[in-house]
Parts: sequence; structure tokens; C-alpha cells
Amino acid sequence: MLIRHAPRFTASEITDPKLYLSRRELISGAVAALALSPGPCESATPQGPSLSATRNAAFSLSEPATKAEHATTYNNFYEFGVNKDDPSRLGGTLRPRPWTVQVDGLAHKPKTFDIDELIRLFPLEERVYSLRCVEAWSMVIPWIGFPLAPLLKRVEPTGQAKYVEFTTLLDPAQFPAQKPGFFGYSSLDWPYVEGLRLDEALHPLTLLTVGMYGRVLPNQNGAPVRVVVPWKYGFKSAKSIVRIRLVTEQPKTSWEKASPQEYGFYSNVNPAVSHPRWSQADERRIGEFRRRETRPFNGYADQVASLYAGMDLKKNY
Ligand SMILES: Nc1nc2c(c(=O)[nH]1)N[C@H]1C(S)=C(S)[C@@H](COP(=O)(O)O)O[C@H]1N2
Ligand SMILES: [Mo]
Repeated sequence: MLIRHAPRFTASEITDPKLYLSRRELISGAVAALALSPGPCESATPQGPSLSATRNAAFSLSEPATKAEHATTYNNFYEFGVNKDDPSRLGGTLRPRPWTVQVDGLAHKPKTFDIDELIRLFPLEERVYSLRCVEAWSMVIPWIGFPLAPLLKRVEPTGQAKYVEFTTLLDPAQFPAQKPGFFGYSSLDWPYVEGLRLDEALHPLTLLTVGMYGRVLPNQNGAPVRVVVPWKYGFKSAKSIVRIRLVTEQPKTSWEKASPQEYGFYSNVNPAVSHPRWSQADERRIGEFRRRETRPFNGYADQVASLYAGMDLKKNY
């Protein structure tokens, strides 16, 4: 008997790449969403439900935003694979509801929040930040979220709390690359763990993010909630967070475990400190061809340089 399986392949896999690209350029927006109707393993479209928020001009770049189409199809989210298009192709297996975020550790009032409760607790604002990947590309994105500080203060950190650890969901049923024997290599130790020093986590620039481009966060960008730390390399901005834990010791992050000489705990954007395999002096904005100079702390030096006064940032890379 012949069993017809639902199609597993996306248009990019079954169409000649050149044709696929020209077709993609011709068709746009909602029409493209219909024409390339997604299979079960593909996330629907970048056009999720809309989410309203007031733009906070004091924390917004005036530069034009990267095209939403680029920001939602060129991603790093290793839980779906190491290729830039894996997260948008395969992101449909992530279920961002129901979802809880446990905020605990060294806190007087630890609490597990339902994601929708969290969204109602703090006023949402839109901020335009650039995020600069350690791979020397960057994007300018209108994020929607709220600062992490009031959430941390709400659980009342104890005097022993010195760092904040972020943990991404661990569920091989939702993240294909977490399955043992995943096809293709996967260098990270799951779950994805990142960390900040407590003063970095409390900094007003540090944003807990639930949307972008006026809509809820697409799966491939870290639904339903991710942190965005704009003065650090992109990998510090952990996606699909289930736990935020206050701790005394500096967290051991997934990237440090994978390659400590390449990815330090601080990972502040720093054009003066090269990655061992490439320069960090410049970057390419996705959607542009020219390269532009990378700025110290990704342009946020005025706001954050004082956090590192007296520290050797070559040693603490
Ligand atoms: N859980 C998780 N978070 C992650 C990653 C990841 O692989 N897994 N990649 C990081 C890297 S390297 C970057 S550059 C940013 C990319 O965010 P974006 O896809 O929304 O642009 O997410 C970061 N957060
Ligand atoms: Mo990155």
C-alpha cells in the first residue's frame, strides 16, 4: 500500500536554487505565504498576530530597520540546526503556548510566570536596537518587550545574587537538533545556557523581548520570550527562555563550554579584540553590501562602558 506523507520539503529544497530565489524576489508578503504554503515542519509565515507597543524613542536607533523578511529567515538558533535558514524552515515544531518562565535561584520571592501573565505585568515598549552577531553581520530590529530589571526586582534578589543565568527550553520533540543522532553536527551542550552579571542584567538597555516588527516573536527569533542585550555579541541574547536564575557563581555558558578561547563570558562587542579566526573590526548589515566599522559596545559605549571600568577587556573578552 502506498502511504502519502505530508510534504516535508520546503520550496528551497525541491526547486532549483536560482529559480527559487528569483521566484522569491518576485512574490512578496502574503502572496508568497500562500504560494509557498508551508508543510508541517516549516514555520508558517513571519506574520504572526500583531502586538501593540509604544516606541521608546530614548532607546531607539534612527536608522532604517532591516527588512523583516531578512530578520526572520537569516537566523542563528542551533536547536534547529546550524544553517541560517534552518530556524525559519523547521521552526514550526516549537510550541510557544502554553509556556512558563521560572524566575528563581537566589531570590526572596521566586516565581514561575505564565508567559501571558508576564506580558500583562509590564508595559510593552518598542525599541530599535541593532544586534551584532559574533560572525560579523548585524541587523537593526524594532523589538517589542520590557526591561528585564523590573522582573528581577519583583522576585527580590538576595545579597548573594551576583549573576543571572538564562536557560532555553530542552525538548527534543520541539527542537530537532536536540535529538540524539541529529543529522548534521551540533556542537552545543543542551539546553542552551547564557549568563550576564547582575548589573548587566539590571541595565535599562537589557530587554526581555516578546515581539518584533509590531507582531509576536516568530519561533525562529526565540518565541515566546528571549533576551536582547544590544552591546554584546548576538549569542548572549538567549532565545525561547524557560528559566531565569539568580546565582552567585558566573554561569558556565554553552558557547564557553563549546569553545572557551573563541567565546568568552563577557562577549562585549569590541572591534579591538579579534575572534581567533576573524577580525571584529567591521561588519555587514544584512541587506547591505558595504561593510561598516564596528563600534565599541555596538555603539552603546556611553551607556554601558562604565560597567567595565578598571577591567581588562582583552582578558575579559
Ligand atoms: N537558544 C538559543 N539562543 C540563541 C542562539 C541559539 O543558537 N540558541 N543563537 C544566538 C546567536 S549566535 C545570535 S546571533 C542570535 C540571533 O538572533 P536572531 O535570529 O533573532 O537575529 O540569537 C542568539 N540566541
Ligand atoms: Mo551570533
